[in-house]
Amino acid sequence: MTLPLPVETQVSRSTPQKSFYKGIVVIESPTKAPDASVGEPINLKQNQKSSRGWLLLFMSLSVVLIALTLYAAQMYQNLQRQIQATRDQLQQQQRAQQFAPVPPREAWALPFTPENFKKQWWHFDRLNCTWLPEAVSETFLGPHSLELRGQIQGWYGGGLGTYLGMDARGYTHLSLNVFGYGPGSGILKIELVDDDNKNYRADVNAQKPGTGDQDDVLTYALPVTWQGWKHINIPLLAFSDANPGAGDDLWNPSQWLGSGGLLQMQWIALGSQATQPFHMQINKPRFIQIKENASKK
Ligand SMILES: [Ca+2]
Ligand SMILES: [Ca+2]
Ligand SMILES: [Ca+2]
Repeated sequence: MTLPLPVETQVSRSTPQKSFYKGIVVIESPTKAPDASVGEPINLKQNQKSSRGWLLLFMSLSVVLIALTLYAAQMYQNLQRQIQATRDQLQQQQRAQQFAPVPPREAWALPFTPENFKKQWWHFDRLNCTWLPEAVSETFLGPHSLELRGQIQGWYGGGLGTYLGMDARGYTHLSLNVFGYGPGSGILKIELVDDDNKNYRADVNAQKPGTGDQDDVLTYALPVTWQGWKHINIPLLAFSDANPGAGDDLWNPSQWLGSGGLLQMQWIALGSQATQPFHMQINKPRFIQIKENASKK
């Protein structure tokens, strides 16, 4: 038979117990700390929730920070691209202004008669220049033909040239008629000098090409292998810079910004063999403009 517990022992554990010893009231603490035993798991959960909250906040802030960093980097790259694009556009505009064609252009004929040849042209080394009697057999021929004849030795025979001093903007081609004497007539090397240091003088070293030059030398080699007359249009853009690093390495024969423009032209006799005769005729050399639309038709 189970005896009922004393009333005193039925007090909730969470309630402090009172004992009476010799008139002294003693308040006993519960055998177990009810708040601690019951509240501890609750506090842990709260702490865990709090920690998770801080972790989530930290992670969120980190994600936001990373996103902002990536966005800033992207913006910086876009800004750099825009700056570079603006620079490129400005350079293109400057170059377009500098090299803008000047349409329309009438053909510009070189001084090419026996009379002005004596005054305005020079020739050198083993090249004989002879004006031939007029023999206009083709409609495209001009009235004067100059025969170039010489001996190639060591791939070279001599040359001739004239001062031009012209603004060649707008001209697209060098046009000339060439009479060949079959294969082995020789190679006509055409040299153009444009004034890059703006002194109206051809500052090129003929003895040592490319050394100490201040102006561009642009060249085109025309091998003459045919028999009879041939009309030729050489694109000026087909000329290549023969002295890289000297001048500005650009075909800019303009007098617009103080330059002397296209200063001079030389024709140099070369051989396809080290030793051979050189023989051809030149007729009606001139600069012309061929419009792009016209050349496509
Ligand atoms: Ca010069
Ligand atoms: Ca050059
Ligand atoms: Ca140049």
